[in-house]
Amino acid sequence: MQKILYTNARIATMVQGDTPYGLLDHGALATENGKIVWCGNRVDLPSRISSWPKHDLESRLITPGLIDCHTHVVHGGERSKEFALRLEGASYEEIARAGGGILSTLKATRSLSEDQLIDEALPRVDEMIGEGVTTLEIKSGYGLDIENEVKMLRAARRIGKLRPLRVKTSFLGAHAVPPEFAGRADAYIEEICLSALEAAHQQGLVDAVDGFCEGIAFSPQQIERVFTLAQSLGLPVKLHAEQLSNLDGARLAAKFHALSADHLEYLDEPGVAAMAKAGTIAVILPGAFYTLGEKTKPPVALFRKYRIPMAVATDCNPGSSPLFSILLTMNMACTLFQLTAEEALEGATRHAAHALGLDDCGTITAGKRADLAIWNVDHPRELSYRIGFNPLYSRVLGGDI
Ligand code: DI6
Ligand code: FE
Repeated sequence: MQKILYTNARIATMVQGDTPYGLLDHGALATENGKIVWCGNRVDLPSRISSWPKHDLESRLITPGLIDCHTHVVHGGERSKEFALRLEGASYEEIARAGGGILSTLKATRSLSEDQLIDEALPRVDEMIGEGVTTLEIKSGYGLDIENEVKMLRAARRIGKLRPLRVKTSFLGAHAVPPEFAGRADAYIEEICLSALEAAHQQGLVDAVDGFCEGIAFSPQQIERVFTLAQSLGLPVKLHAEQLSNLDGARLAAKFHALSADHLEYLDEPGVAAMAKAGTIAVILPGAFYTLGEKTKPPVALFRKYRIPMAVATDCNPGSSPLFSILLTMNMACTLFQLTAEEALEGATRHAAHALGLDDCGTITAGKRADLAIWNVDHPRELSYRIGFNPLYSRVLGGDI
């Protein structure tokens, strides 16, 4: 396969070390067979590589391809009516309890075929790709019966074949109690959710298992049933935890050595400590915080104190975060939660990879996949700085430009 030598580049390797962003001002980067084979200062380029076909980047910036590690981008319909209701004062929880919220997207999602779901999702996904996203996590959770959960996951996986994009799927059967089980959450978990997980796993459609631990969704005990099955199937878990209240979800996630706990606005210090001990990554989702007019911020200072890596993601969904832009998300993480611009870029690269259990992407290092984003900017902090401006020049996936 193709050998390429990128020259005249600034490179934010995102490798942890003495230099912020792992930045190389006069860098070169070589890819072969879909992998990065060399990256360093131009002057150190080995002679065996220096004759390879060159791509002069004219001082542009290379970063790892961006990773959006928490999305619900596959779904039917839209919820602008709820947007209007919230502007009139209704809360997200009130709308959910009145049968709107996730359940309204459930109806729309069930009514679409797999092909139709894909058709609705592709324009959203294309926006993401256009901002340099090379790996995208997609959750189920709007089907909430066996057939429709499997349908969502299949649609998600097919998107990864229809587009130059790496897709990772999370089973989110424990997202809401469907109307046919209203008031019988335990029965839904036992009779549907566990079987749906087994069926989806049997078809090879599940990379991780997620849940929504919240008053309007499932209790820690109910989530534990799902996680126990996930564990026995050898699947890693992650959890929507402490988004609207503190049910000790992060501690449950840590008990199962979760890849990540996500949202975390209401997390307390014991929960943070448990996550640190388990190596669970904090995924912060400023889009939902912003959309819901939340006032309580995730405990970023505690994440730093306990050295918990923070990933940053869109949470792209039709209700609480109709947000498609990973760049805007990085800006929001800085402006709303006071992340540094470096932390925001780490959150959408290195830490996002780990939140998905991936070791082969997220930094620019020899041996990793050649998943790259090339930008018309001088400094990596610019990626978090502007609002509504996309400086992407080019994107590389598995070595292909
Ligand atoms: N938390 C979220 O932010 C999304 N799911 C969840 O558990 C919201 C889903 C929705 O409102 O449709
Ligand atoms: Fe979510």
